[in-house]
Amino acid sequence: MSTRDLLTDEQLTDGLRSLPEWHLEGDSIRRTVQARDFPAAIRIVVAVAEQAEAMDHHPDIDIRWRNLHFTLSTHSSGGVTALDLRLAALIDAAALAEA
Ligand code: HBI
Repeated sequence: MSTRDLLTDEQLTDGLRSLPEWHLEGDSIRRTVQARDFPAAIRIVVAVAEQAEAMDHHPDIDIRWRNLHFTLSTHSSGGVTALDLRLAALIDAAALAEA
């Protein structure tokens, strides 16, 4: 199984159990992070950017003041893969580090 293989519905449901902040929307998973302030939000974005670049897998990020809206999907696969679940966990950790 490649990390770029689309997850089955069961694999996705199982994976989201450990990612309670995330929800499925169409062919993506999404969550919002509310940071303490705008600088903290940007620090989270920077931390995520470093990790995303390291794994060559990148989120869509909508930055609105201290609210960060993350959308993850594997564009080359047309849906959610294990890479997205892995990046989601990294985003959760980056958010917690600024909590
Ligand atoms: N990020 N979310 C996401 N999906 C991709 O398919 C993807 C990516 N980052 C880089 C990437 N693919 C590389 O394969 C580039 O070669 C396109």
